[in-house]
Amino acid sequence: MLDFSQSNALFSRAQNVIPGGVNSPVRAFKGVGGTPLFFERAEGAYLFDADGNRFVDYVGSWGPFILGHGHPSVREAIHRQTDLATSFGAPSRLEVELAELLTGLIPGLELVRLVSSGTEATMSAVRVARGFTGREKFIKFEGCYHGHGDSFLIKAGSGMLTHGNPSSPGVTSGAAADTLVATFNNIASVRQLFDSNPGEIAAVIIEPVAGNMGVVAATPEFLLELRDLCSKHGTLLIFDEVMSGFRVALRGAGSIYGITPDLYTFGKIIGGGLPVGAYGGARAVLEVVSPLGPVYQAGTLSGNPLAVAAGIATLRTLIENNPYQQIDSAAVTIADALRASAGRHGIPLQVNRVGSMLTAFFAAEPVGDYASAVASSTAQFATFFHAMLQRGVYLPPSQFEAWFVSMAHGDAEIELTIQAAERAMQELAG
Ligand code: KE4
Repeated sequence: MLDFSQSNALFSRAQNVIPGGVNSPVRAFKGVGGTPLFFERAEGAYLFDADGNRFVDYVGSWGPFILGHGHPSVREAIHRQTDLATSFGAPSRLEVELAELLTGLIPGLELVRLVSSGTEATMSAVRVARGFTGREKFIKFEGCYHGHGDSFLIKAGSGMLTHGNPSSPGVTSGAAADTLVATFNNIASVRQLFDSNPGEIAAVIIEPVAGNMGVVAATPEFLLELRDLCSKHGTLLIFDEVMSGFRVALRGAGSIYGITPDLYTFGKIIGGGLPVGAYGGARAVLEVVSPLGPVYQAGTLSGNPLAVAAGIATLRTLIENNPYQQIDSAAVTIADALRASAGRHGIPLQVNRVGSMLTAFFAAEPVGDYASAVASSTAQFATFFHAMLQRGVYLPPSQFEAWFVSMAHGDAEIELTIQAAERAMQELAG
């Protein structure tokens, strides 16, 4: 067994001063049991914990590190900018460059506002939709997670699912009343909400490739019908691409489906591991945003040059290297190996993959929505998680999260993962 004594000691200290000992709930290992690891260093595809153990990392800080940890272009950009300035609280050249990169890559993104997290981006996007339409209600989907803004914490995914409380106390009935919840990949459930709230729905927000109930892709037919329904009802369609943006394709999930939303939200990869979020879309819609229009949104560190420099370096490296075929095929290799191992050992397993994000659901039936996702065996996942951890592979500590493959996951890392999975499945089979 690996030695985790330093992590255990740090976790005891952390619990004295931080709620649950963590700064974000999903890190607490509640979904898999045991004590969270405390990490000290990262390089490429690897994490190194406080006890000096090395792990192939499939969390990638929940998505930002598509290039792997410490990519030279990003590290150099951060070092250079640190010596100049980290923040002005005033405009800088770099935020114009990042905005130009984003609007140049993403279909229909004409104006974009930088913020400091995905949560800020999604909160702001819904506020803009409400300000633009003059309507108050919006539709989200069961199992999708859009950050911890009050109105999203209803039947949400990610850590909410992991902890078995998909709706959070502290969200007022007023906030909840304006949040309508539909079923992912079920257009009838959306149509029903439009019919029962005529002329009242400002927006529909969706993860076109959901990652927060585990990876579940919207079907093309469903997204197309969703686009049509929104257009028909004068409702703004918001693609929350905080996770899928620049992950499943350079131009985002929308480009794979050939569907352009009215608004986008981004995060994770566009900060290259530092805090950056963004929201934007059609010029006419974004012109309601202050100081152009009356819809207010602000942020002390929005567009700060240090985080933006990391984001620009990440996007430029993605554009220059175009690693998508490489990382997607690495993810295919892993997915195929997981299915083969599970098959050999009689373990019910569904592996959903889009691009280089994937989830292994310990489920007998295909997973296409929230209900089928939560039918998975979290107990089997927990056993698998620890069996992989002991063999040097760090997976997201929850059945309801995405695994991320990076440009730094080479043949050695893939082979180590496949061997570990074979032995973990053997262990599961008993
Ligand atoms: P942040 O506020 O965490 O930067 O972004 C919120 C968010 C918005 N939209 C989507 C689609 C997201 O996936 C997220 C955040 N994702 C989770 C991982 N499932 C962040 C990890 C965490 O909460 O600790």
